Amino acid sequence: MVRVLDERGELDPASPPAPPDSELRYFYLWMLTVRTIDGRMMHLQRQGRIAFYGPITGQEATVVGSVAALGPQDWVFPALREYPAALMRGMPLSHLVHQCYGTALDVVRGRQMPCHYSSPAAHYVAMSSCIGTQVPHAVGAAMAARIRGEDTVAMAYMGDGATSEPDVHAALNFAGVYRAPVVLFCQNNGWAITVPVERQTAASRLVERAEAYGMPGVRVDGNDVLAVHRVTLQAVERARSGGGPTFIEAVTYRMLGHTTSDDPSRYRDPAEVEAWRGRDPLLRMRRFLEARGLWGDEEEAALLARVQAALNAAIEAAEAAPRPPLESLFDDVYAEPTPELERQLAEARGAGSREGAHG
Ligand SMILES: Cc1ncc(C[n+]2csc(CCOP(=O)(O)OP(=O)(O)O)c2C)c(N)n1
Ligand SMILES: [Mg+2]
Repeated sequence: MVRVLDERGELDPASPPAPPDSELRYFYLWMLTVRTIDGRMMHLQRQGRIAFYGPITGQEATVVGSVAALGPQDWVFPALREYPAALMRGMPLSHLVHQCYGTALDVVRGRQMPCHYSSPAAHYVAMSSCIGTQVPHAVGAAMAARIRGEDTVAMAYMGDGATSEPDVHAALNFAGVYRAPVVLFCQNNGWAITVPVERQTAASRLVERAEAYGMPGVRVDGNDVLAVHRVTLQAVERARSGGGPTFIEAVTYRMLGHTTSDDPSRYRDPAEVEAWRGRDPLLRMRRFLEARGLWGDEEEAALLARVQAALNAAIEAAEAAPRPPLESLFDDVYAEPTPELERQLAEARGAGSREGAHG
């Protein structure tokens, strides 16, 4: 398993030099930002202000390190736990909050469950709730880029559970045969809701599948942002230069429930969670930065205050924003509404006004 920083935050003496200081701070800044957003969104859900939330707490290094390896022209095909990609690539925080509230200002007009963010400007495709479907989409996008002569790389994220899906098999096989410019990035967080990774496959490691698909595979410590960044950079460069796909297995841990609809204490051993708490990716990076004089309590407090203030403003705006109009439910399906849709619209208007009359 590739590792650069150990759990005490010390650099492996055998590893190549660390990235420049500005990049090191950038990684930590994003990891802390994401942890703060997650905490706040979980509270909003518990207070009944948003309907649902899927946290990524514990997996910050995996996402931040890998996203930072992409260029602006590349495309991200996420699963549930990669929203930092959208933010790091320019999606405003307010979009994230409007999406979770499903307001009229949400770019997907309140039609998706919370956490299904979408940002064309950030080249971030909305996740699909159907596990694994984004992987063939990413491979297809990568093939399209190659046919057009572009140097775009597609990044497909998937969980450990997704690797058991037929769609993922088809995508990996196709990518291997056609040497698609894609990075196949698996966040092995140990669990697929209630199913531990040991029951997901009889293979000892997910990365072993890479060989069967005829592509290089790398297993990396997913809680080590420097190692994740390094291996992903190599995979992106390989894809961009015509070397074909790479499968990356990043070993990390889902510290919280699958989503706010889940109670992991019913099926997980608390000792396992505690052991992973000691491998916290933020703690490791913070120790490393502190030892180099690049971060301290003052910077930490200033960043937390900034992120909370941005969250306050975004939440206030989302709570004051109107809901999408009822009619918008019928838009964007056909250029001209069909008689059946017209009938449904009239019926919905009637139901809407009855609801209004009775509160
Ligand atoms: C095709 C399909 N089957 C089952 C589900 C229900 N489901 C939602 S998330 C999930 C587990 C996903 O686990 P993993 O791929 O490891 O991702 P993680 O949630 O751990 O990030 C399942 C089974 C689904 N959404 N789609
Ligand atoms: Mg998983």
